[in-house]
Amino acid sequence: MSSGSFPPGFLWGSATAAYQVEGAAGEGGRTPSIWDTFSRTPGRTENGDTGDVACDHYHRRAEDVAMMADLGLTAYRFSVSWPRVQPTGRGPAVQRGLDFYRALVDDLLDHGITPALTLYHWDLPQELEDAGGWPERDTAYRFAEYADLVAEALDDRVELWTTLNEPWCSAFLGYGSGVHAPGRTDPVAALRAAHHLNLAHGLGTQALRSRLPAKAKIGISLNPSVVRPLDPSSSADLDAARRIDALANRVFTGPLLHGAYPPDLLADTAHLTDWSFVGRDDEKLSKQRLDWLGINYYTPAVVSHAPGDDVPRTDGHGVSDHSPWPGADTVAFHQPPGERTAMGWSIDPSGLYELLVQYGQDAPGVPLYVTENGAAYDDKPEADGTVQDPERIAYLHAHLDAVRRAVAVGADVRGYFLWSLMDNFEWAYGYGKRFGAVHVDFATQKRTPKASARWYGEVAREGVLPPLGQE
Ligand code: PNW
Repeated sequence: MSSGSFPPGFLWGSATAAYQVEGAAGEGGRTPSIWDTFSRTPGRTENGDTGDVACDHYHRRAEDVAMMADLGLTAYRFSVSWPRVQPTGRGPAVQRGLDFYRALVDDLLDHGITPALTLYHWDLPQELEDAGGWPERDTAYRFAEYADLVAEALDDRVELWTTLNEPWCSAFLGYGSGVHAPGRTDPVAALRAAHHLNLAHGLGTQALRSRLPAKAKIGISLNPSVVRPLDPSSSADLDAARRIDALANRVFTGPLLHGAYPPDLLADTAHLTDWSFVGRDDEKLSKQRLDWLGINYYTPAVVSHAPGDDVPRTDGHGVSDHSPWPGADTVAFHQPPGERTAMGWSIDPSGLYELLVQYGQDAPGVPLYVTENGAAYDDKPEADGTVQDPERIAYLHAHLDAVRRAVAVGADVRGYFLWSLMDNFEWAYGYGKRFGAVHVDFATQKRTPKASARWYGEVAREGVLPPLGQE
C-alpha cells in the first residue's frame, strides 16, 4: 500500500538557509541583516542564540557538499545572504560574496547535485530595514536590483531560482507578532509588508527573466496553511477558517496567481487600512508566469470562532502578545489531538496531500516542488556515536507517501526537499530545535548523519518508498 515509485527525474533534496547555517557573520564584507540585529537583542531568541557561527558552513562548504553526495541526495536548496552580496542593499555587488556562492554551485554541480537557489530567506540588509523595510515600497525595487546582481553572477549554472521563501513569515511574524526579525508589532505594517513582498516577487521575476537563459526556472516557495474549522458544521467556525485562509494563503496567491487581492481580505481588514499602498498596476505586476511553485508544509491549523479578545493563542508561531493575523481577533487556534514533534506541531501528512492536490488545480500547468518538509526531535548521539531518530523516519515516510499519493491522482510534483540537511539555527528557537537529517555538535561542528539521513539517502537512490519498518 505504501510502496510505490516517484516520477523519473524526481529531485531528492535537502534544504537550508543562509542565516541558519553559514555563520561567518562578519566575514568577506558581509554587514548585519535584520536577523543579526534581532538575534543579538537580548530576549529575542532562546538562550540568546545567534547565527554568528551557526554550522560554520561558510568555511565547511566543500565537506558539506561531499556529505550530501555521499548520502545520495540529488538536489540542494540553499539561500543567498543578501548582505553578503550587497551589504547595504544598494549599489554594486561584493565579488567575495558572490564568489562563495559560485564555489558552492560549482561544488554541487561537480557532485551531480542540482542547485536550487533562493534569493531571500529572511535576511534583509539592516540598512534597508532602517529605511523602513518591507512595509516600504522601495524595498521591492531594491530586491529586484539584488536579484539582477545574483542572476548576472550565476546565470549559466543554476536552473532552479526562487524569489522569496515564505513571505507570510517575513510579513506577519516579522512585522505583526514580532517573533521574527525585525520584531515589529504593527498589523498595518504587516499587511504593507505582505504587499511589497508580492511586488518584490513580481519585479524580481522580471529582473531574473531578462537576465537568465530560458532553461532557468523561476518560482517562489510559499508556506500555505491547511486551515480546518474546529466544527465543520458551525458557520462561525467556517468563517474563521475563511478569514485565516485569506490572511495566510490568498493574500499571496490572489495577486501571484490571479492578479488581484481577494475582496473578502480587503473587507476583513478595512477597519485597519484602505490598502491605498497598492499601486494601480501592482497586482498585475505580481502575477508573473511561474515556472514552478514551492510548497513548504509542516502542520495544519485548526481554528474556531471565539468571541472576545482574551482568546488563548496556541497557533505554534512563537510567544507574543501580538497576533500575526491582522483583523482576525475573534479566531482561536486549537492543537489537534495526536502526536507532535518537538516544535509542538501536530503530525498530519494528509495536509500535504491536500495542498499538492489543491495547488495542482489552482495553478494548472505549474509544476510543484515540496521545498520544505521535516520535523524537529530531541536527537542525541548514542554511546556508539550513532544518532537514532525513528520518529523522523516515520514522519518522512508518511509525508513522502502523501506526496506519492498526490502524484498518483495527477499532481505534477517534481521534487522534495527535506528540511533540513543538518541541525541549524532555528530562528527564535535558536539551536535547541533540531530539524537536521545530519546531527551537528555545535561545540565541535562535527557532523553525524542520523539514521534518517541514511534512510532518506536510500529512498533517493532507489526512487521508491520502502514499506515502513524495513529501515
Ligand atoms: C520555515 N510558523 O519556517 C522556514 O522556511 C525554515 O527556515 C525553518 O527553519 C523551518 O520552516 C522550520 O521552522 C517557519 O510559525 C517558521 O508557521 C515558522 C512557521 C512556519 C515556517
